[in-house]
Amino acid sequence: MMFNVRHYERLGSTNDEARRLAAEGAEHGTVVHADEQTAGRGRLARTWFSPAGNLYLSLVLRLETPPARRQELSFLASLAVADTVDAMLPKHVRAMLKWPNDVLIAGAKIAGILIEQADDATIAGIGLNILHTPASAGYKTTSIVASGGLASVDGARDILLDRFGKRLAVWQANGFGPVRDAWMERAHPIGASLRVMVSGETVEGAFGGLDTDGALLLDVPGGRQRVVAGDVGVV
Ligand code: BT5
Repeated sequence: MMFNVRHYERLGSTNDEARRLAAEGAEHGTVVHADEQTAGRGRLARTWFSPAGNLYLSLVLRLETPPARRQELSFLASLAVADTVDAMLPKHVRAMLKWPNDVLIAGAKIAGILIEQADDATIAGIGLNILHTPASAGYKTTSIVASGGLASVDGARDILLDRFGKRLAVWQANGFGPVRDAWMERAHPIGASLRVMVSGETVEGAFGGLDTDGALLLDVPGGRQRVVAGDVGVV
């Protein structure tokens, strides 16, 4: 897949600039890359710590799949980020995935993914900590350098785009099945205990796998619950 990278020194949010470009007709594969963000966003209006020295980019994707399947992209993006992290870190370190879109190194969050729909385009925003981590995020965070890798933002970008393109091609050709299998292979094992926020309430249960659409299957005392990605957080 061909990427057309547009580089900026500073933006509010790369997702917002990607939306703006998409509205102007930017083509599939347009990439917005900023050295730093002044208003980086997480999910649910949370802030993404975005000083210069980390990777911040957003891809404009024009896909034929129905909007209902777009959340599958957050699993695909998580995998591409995990591939990138593995390529940049010593061999014995391996990124682990946690539902719905966390990429962890030894339990610490190293990246964030924000998939948004902008009319007929999908925006895939990815932040990957290379040099810096926030002082306090409420949980452990890490970076490539803190995990024993070399500081190279452009190197990380090139690897990430390559891996994203490859994972996207598999998804387009074969659907969510192979993405789901690859995600499960890197995630918490079946039966792992998870705490998930559903509509403001914390639900505890055992990981029962990913449903065919990416929903979390959570085994709770009353039976099996389906938790849909997007509007919940893992505590
Ligand atoms: C995410 O949200 O993890 C999605 C973050 C997406 C950021 C990218 S950067 C490029 C593109 N442009 C944007 O404006 N956004 C995207 P969420 O799961 O809601 O996690 C947000 C929480 O992570 C915050 O509330 C903090 O606790 C923590 N956090 C903030 N900055 C962080 C960082 N740099 N590294 C690790 N954790 C961070």
